[in-house]
Amino acid sequence: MENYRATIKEINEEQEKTRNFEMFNDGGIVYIPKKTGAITVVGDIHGDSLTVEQIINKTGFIENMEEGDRSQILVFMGDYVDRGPAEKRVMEILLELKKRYPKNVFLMGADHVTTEGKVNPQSFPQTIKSGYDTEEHGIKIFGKYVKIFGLMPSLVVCGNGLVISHGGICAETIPQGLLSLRRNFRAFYQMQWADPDPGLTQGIGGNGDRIESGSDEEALNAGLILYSEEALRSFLGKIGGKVMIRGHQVSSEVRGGKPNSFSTNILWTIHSTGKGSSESYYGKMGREKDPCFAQFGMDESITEIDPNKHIKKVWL
Ligand SMILES: [Mn+2]
Repeated sequence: MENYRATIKEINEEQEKTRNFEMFNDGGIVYIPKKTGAITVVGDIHGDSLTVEQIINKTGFIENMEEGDRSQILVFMGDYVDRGPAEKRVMEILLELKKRYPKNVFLMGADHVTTEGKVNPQSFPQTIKSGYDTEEHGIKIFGKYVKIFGLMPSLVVCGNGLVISHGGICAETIPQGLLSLRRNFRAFYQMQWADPDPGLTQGIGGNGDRIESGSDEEALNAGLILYSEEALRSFLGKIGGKVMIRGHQVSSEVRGGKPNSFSTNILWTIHSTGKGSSESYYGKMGREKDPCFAQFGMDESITEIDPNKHIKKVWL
C-alpha cells in the first residue's frame, strides 16, 4: 500500500477523507498524525543512560503508557552510542521501550548508528563484541544491531508541521516532496550529516569541517553538506513542513554559536546529553551546558519554534 503523498498537508487531507488517523512507518519515513497528545523529541545521547532515564521520568511517558491514554509520542533522533560509558545500557533501554510501545516510540537512524568505520571515535562495535560471555556471542549480537540500525527511519514528519531529521536537509532535489524521499538512501545519508550555516546566503555548500582534508568541495562530493536558511525553507516547503528539530551538534557549536542561528525560529538544534549527567562525555568536557529536549502538542498549529514553550532543559 502506498501511504505517502507529496506533502504533509496532502496526507492530512487523505486521512481526513478516509477517517483513518493512523501513524505509519514506510520507506525510511515516519508520519505521525495530528491528534491529541504531546510529542517529545530527544537529541544526541552518546552512551548516557542517566539522561535517557531522566527524560522518560520528566515527561511521565511510562505513566502515560501504563495508566493513561497512550497519547504521548517519544522520538529519539539518533546518536545513541559511542563516547559515553553506558552505550550498551542505552540501547537496551531504547529497544525495550520500542518493543513495549511500538506505536509510541521511534528510534531514528543517524551517523553513529550506521556501519563501522565512518565516525570517530567509535566504541560501540567493540563494546558489544566483547560485552558478552564469548566473543562469538558478542559478534552475533553486534550483527543483530547492524540489522536493527538499518531499519531505523531517517525522517519523521508530523501532521502539525513538525519535521524531525538528525542533521537537517539533503542536497538532492526533491520535486515530488516526500515521494522523492521515500527509500532515498542517498538523501538520508546527507540528512544525517548536514549542518546549518548562517554564513550561506542561499542553497547548500560542502562541509569541509567534517573531513580530514578540510576541503569543502570534497565534502560536498561525499554528501557532507552545509545548508542555508533559504535551502531549509525550500526543503520544508516541498514536503509541507513548518519547522525542523535536528540534533547532531552541541548546541553552542552550531555555526553562529546558537541552537538556531537563522533569522527566524524554523530550526532548533537539540543535544540531550551534557552538563548535569555524570555519564555525559560532553558534560565532563564542559561542552554542552544546557542539554535539552523538545516538546510540541500534536494538534498544535506550529509556525515557529518558541524556545520558552517548546524547548525544555533536561536537568532543571
Ligand atoms: Mn550525529
